[in-house]
Amino acid sequence: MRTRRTAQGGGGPLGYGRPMGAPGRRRVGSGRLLAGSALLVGSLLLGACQLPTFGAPDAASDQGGHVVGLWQGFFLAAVAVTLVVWVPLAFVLLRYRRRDGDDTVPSQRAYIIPLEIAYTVVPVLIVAALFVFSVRTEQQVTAVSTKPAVRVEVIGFQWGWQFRYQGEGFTVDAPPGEKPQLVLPVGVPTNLELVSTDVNHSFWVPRFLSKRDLIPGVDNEITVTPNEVGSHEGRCAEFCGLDHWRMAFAVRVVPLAEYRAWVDEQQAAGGTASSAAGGSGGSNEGGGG
Ligand SMILES: [Cu+2]
Repeated sequence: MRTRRTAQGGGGPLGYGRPMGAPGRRRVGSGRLLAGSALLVGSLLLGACQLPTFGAPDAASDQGGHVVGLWQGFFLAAVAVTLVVWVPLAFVLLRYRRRDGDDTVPSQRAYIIPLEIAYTVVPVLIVAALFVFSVRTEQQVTAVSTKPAVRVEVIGFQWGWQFRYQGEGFTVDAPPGEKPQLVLPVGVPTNLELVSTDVNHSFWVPRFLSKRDLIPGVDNEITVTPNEVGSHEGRCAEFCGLDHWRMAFAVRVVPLAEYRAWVDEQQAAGGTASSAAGGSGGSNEGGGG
């Protein structure tokens, strides 16, 4: 018959554990655990100069870069919280586990006020800090440039896209079934005015790491500053009807000089351009901006 005994002092900060004077070899295992954790945290900090994106796509715009930065911060905060919870937990589980022939009952102390306060206040502070970083990123991503280098009216309709280059006098679209191509200069801000002529759509370029709805009657506008030359896929991200899947487009980011040459080409073509990704299509209706 097992008898109930009180703890014989000793153990750890919470008063759990075996009586004092028990073999100390277990401490080596715990020490290794802590050292391993410190090593992990250290290598994470050392690697901070070239952080991985933790599953997020590489951002192809400045605004997307802010989103990735926030994601990395949240990810590392989650890793830190995990370590703070799991390392002491593992330590206690290993260091103070019940051993054969040891019927010691751990301390039955129910609470420690300073500890209770600490682990209430610290999470609140963490959430508050993450909230501040989120708001700051939101402001960076949603800020609309007052001096954009390019302004394009993006018109979404069932089921396609049209890009009207404001002040340039031409419109880009594509024949049904082909992707129209939005051409943007790299390194400078472009304002996109998002307009829907029928139902809700959503302008989404995954590599820009943001999307914004096109809502009839609502003037939505975003600024995008591409920072990588190349072609990116674009999609409608709002289910807008049976042929929603057809609402694909392409974004081609080019150096500024090449962009100017392209604009001249479009203007020389007579104010209307049909620019499908991967090649030009036939003629289309469409007016200048
Ligand atoms: Cu749509």
